[in-house]
Amino acid sequence: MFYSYQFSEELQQEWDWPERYPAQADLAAYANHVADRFELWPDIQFETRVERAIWDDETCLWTVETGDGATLSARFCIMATGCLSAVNYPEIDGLEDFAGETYHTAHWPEAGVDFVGKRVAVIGTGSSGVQSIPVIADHAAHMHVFQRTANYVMPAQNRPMAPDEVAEIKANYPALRAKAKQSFSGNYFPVAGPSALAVSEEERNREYEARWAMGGLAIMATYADFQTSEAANETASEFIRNKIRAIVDDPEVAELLAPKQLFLCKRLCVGTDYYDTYNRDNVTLVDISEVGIDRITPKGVAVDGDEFEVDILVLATGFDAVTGALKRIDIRGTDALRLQDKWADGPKSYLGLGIAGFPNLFTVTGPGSPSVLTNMIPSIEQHVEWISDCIEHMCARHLSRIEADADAEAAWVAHVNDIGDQTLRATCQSWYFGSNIPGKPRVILPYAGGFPAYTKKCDAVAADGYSGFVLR
Ligand code: NA7
Repeated sequence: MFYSYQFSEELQQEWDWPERYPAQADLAAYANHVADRFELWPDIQFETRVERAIWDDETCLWTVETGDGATLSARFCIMATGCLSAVNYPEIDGLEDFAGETYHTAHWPEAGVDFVGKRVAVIGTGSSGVQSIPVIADHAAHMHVFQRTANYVMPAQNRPMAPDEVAEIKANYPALRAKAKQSFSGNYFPVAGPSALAVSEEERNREYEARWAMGGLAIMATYADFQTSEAANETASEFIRNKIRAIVDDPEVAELLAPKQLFLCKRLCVGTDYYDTYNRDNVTLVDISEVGIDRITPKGVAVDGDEFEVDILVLATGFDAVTGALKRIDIRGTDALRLQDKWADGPKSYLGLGIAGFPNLFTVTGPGSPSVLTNMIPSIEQHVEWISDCIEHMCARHLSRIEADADAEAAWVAHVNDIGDQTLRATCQSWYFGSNIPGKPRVILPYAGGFPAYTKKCDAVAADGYSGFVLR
């Protein structure tokens, strides 16, 4: 009920979510309902890929070129291209030679995939792998899971929404939303205390047990020093590892599933029956952390001299996060500056909203904004509101051009990197730092200073007549 829009109180009140973690069809129904209710369909052009966006300094217009060769011009260009939308097809030799069926979790066929009686390989154990592995295992004859890095998986404890719980949330929606905005991740999770080390082991474990029973991401917020104290973090890391050891029957498999990196270094996953799945006779975990995958053969997956023959290959290999979708468009600003070139050593953006050299271009949840470290929907809404206000401000004053100032941008990028380097997220390889894409510079992509600090800064910039931007 909180990973949803809040811009319309009527919408919040009238919509009913069937489950705590609704399935794809329910999410699609909600998106369709929003488009119906706010009459958005006439403003949306589907099945259209933007190939190029070119700025003209004389006319102060963007020209946007689409895949069908059409062009259109616009005063403002708002890139709402998504943080996790540019699919990562892994660079594994032989992938195109595989004779069976290949699916990427992010490009799933609408009609579904029939796994009944099939031998299946899944590559990748992030959120997408974690959530699809137990479901596929229910149908497959046999499944091999190829794991490069083990992740922490909290139980979703998914269940139908109870009517009294729904009524209580709806009666207090605005107040609960306001509370969430004051919390670090934009989610309202109760914080148990400032430090995991300030309480006894018994008390700590009681808290962790309660959050395991609660399910989902609430454990993230238990103690405020999970990102700053390795010892504090390790208490939660070990709690989850012990849960894995208790659930998984084979101790060797349990050790392979127990993550080595700190909890919350990579993105915390939420799943249903994930660890139990490894107790099934038709599921085999293959550890590729040291050796990787040699190649994909026409028959299956080759690892360290062994060939695992399969009928279906599922790539749960994630995304070129945060910058990927933007870099896949040829965006050119003043003096024909290409965004790909400007960002060759890592993204440079002022507040994740505007980019020096790219006037009148806004990015929704761009790099250097809290985005993927927060509840995405409120973060998207905050950007949409900020950008709308900014455009209104410009129209009211007959201004035609706004551009992030290069010095303000450099200072913000330095601040984003400072904060990123201080968190324990910097201690492992993750897509937050671009490490999952070969050759991508290791730079923190989201702003790790929290939602309240960030929104305060954005509000101050706007109140100050858009300080750090040059308006003409
Ligand atoms: P993730 O979280 O990036 O997970 C991708 C997984 O695929 C991860 O386990 C990777 O291992 C693995 N991977 C990626 N490339 C390879 C290669 N070449 N060989 C072996 N294994 C590989 O993507 P998801 O789609 O699961 O989740 C993304 C977000 O979507 C998620 O956080 C939710 O917000 C929704 P690695 O960890 O890099 O060693």
